[in-house]
Amino acid sequence: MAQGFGFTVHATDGKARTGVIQTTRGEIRTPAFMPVGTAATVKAMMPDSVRATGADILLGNTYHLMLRPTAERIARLGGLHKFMNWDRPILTDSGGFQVMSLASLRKLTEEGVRFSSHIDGSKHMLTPERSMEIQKLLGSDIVMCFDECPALPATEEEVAKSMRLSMRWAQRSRDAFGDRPGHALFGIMQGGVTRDLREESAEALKSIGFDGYAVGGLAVGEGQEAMFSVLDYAPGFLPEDRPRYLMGVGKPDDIVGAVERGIDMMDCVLPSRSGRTGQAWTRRGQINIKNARHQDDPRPLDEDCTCPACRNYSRAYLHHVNRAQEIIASMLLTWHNLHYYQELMQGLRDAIAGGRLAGFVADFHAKRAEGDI
Ligand code: PRF
Ligand code: ZN
Repeated sequence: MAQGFGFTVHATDGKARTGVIQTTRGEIRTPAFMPVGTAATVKAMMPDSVRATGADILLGNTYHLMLRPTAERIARLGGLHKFMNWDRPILTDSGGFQVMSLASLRKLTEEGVRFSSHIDGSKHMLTPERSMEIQKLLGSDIVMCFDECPALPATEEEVAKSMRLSMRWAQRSRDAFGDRPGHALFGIMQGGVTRDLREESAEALKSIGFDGYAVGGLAVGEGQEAMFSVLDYAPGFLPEDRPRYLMGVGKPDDIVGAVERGIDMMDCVLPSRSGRTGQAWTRRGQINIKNARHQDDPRPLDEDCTCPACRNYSRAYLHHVNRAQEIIASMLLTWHNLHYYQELMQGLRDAIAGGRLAGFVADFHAKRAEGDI
């Protein structure tokens, strides 16, 4: 384990765990949800507000920041924490996944991936070594290995070939990262929906040795049922005493199912992105504030929610500012959604600590089924 980095499990309930990740920039309570701050901002939120929702850690992106404003510029300005005014932990994704979903003219080789920027068409190359260098320049607390995530459906042969490439890149990432006290490096398991490939990937990562382990390659079009069937066994292939991070997940019911299966960390753009398009997540399900049925409604989004949007504003107001495309519409709905996600995480942590996760999960599903929103 890297110096200054630790993980303590305080309680378990079935396969679920609750505990704390210790970093030099503070503790991360697990299971943890990480809001996404792609371009050195959680869109529509001030950092203090993100913290007020209960977030202990943010996710940043190598791909976006290397293109704009560049990692070298952020390093000259004192690193990503200072640049964006967030002094708590930051985890950075390594870039490969975003290259595959956003960049054009991609060329994948053993060396790495060459691509054109989605911003200005400029040409760039990402390799395991360059990704480690960029994440170091950013000053990331938790660095992710450079990997490749194949889009599903893919043939088993394609998934196997891609996973083995990612494992060679994981070794190169480990070698390039070296030993950096206070900074952790996480490996990323691939292998699609094939049990043997997941096991092979986990064995490869464990023999290299990482501070934490991610489950990559899920939530890429396989559906919740297939994702859960992989999560029924994949976390069990990873060391019990290290954090397990499910990348890019998910909707509230995905999160609950992942935590039940032994996942400790997650990230997703959903609460922030959908806040900007008028979608609110509540205990009773989803609300589209654009809908005309809200235009005269004096009630808050969620009667039980203590966020500023619910304490101070009616659905009618939120509907109005959304229709009028006012900036405060994005601010309030993003705040509400992040608050709801963090409250869900706190509920999960408390339920695991109290040995009553099954009851919590049953109640979670029952409230959503009641609907009436
Ligand atoms: N690898 C990396 N980042 C990711 C993923 C992955 O497989 C996913 C898959 N859901 C999201 N983000 N490096
Ligand atoms: Zn609210």
